[in-house]
Amino acid sequence: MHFEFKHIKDLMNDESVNQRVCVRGWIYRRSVVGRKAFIRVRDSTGVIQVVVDASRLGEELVDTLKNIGLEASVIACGEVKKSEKAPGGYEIDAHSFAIVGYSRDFPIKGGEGVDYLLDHRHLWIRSPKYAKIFKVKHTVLKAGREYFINNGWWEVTPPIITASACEGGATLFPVDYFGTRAYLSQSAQLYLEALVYVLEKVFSLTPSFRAEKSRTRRHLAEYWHLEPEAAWYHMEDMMRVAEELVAYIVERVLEERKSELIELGRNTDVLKKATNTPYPKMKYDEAIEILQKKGVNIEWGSDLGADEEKLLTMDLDTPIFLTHFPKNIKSFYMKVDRSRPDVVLGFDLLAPEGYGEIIGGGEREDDYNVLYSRIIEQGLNPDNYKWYLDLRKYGSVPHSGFGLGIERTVMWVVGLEHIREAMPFPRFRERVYP
Ligand code: NSS
Repeated sequence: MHFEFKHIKDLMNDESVNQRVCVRGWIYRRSVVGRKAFIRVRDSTGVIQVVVDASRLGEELVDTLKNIGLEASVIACGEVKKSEKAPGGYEIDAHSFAIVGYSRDFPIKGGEGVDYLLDHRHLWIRSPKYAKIFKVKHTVLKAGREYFINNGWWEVTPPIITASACEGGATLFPVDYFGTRAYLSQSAQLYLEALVYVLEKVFSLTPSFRAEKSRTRRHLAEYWHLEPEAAWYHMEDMMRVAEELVAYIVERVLEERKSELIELGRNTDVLKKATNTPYPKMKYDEAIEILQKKGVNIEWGSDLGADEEKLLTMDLDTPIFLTHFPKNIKSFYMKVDRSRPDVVLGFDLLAPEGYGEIIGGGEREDDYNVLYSRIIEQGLNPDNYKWYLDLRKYGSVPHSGFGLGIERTVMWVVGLEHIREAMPFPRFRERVYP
């Protein structure tokens, strides 16, 4: 008799009924009632119930299955049947059932606290919700790359080990580099700026590192960063790229991962609104006024945190740009607005529904003298930025770029409570194991 190996998702339909199939996977749930074992098997695509009847496969097997550990690996072959009682509506009536790898006393039984679960992250990720989240992340990564490649951008490979800060010294991770001090990259930006003189429109997708001191719902110590940079682009040109990119990512996810989103409880009708561009734009000044009207104790010149961004975006269903920030709260490289020198030509893109910042970017200061004094103003050592200043000495051009946080984006697209859920092995303060 011929049984064909199938993925579980492909069996959950009427056409599969009476087909002879094998599935392989891990035991997700099990129960034994009388002489029948009901084993729910999980693979990368879903969960199906397998019925093992002692009258066909023997008492001994059903006895073994009574005490079989969760997450034991198995291969089950049999006929697909429609079943009202089975979760998902279909089950496999087993003709054979083999245990491949035993699992004794699987440490996650349900009801454990987050820290315990994070200690067992290598096992916790087997929970079916993670297969769905990681598939959405796959599509976000793929769509991000695809957008740039389809629109004539060159993918480049900036270094991860660097000598100086892009985003301020407070969040640098030091590395012992052959006896001298180096750091893990916070952003590829400064190197991408050098590369626009070679390829004009470049992007990179790399890990970025931030030694964030506090444990928040949206900060990781290691995250994936998608960063474009282009010569001749002004701030407005780059904002158009940002909204097109985000709309494209959302469109691809809705097209390719709709069932995962729905199973994860995401309202896809709301998400669909983010495929309409342009996104609204608001100056920092106006954001401060709105916050003050909402009763927030905030002055012009203060940075916006997660709480403020939440207030600004809670009632929105489309992303929104914030622009023209005070220069003292932004990095040294941001171009000073010549018509209003207390602000810079920077922008953030905030995701709606309270999620907040997923993109930070802007136009870069391209004048040697202004950049030099900004470096001094921010208390940085110009010697560390000599090569970066050189870019303004030899054929400087207007240029702009931004960075999109992949996990922040996944968090919003999926509707996650916490950014760590978007990472298989999240890194944040006090956690580097497993
Ligand atoms: O600090 S950013 O706002 N901007 C930069 O790093 C620029 N140098 C990027 C550029 O112009 N090429 O970070 C960019 C994005 C930000 O909007 C978040 O989505 C994400 O990177 N980000 C983070 N995600 C997770 N965890 C942490 N700690 C984090 N920090 C930034």
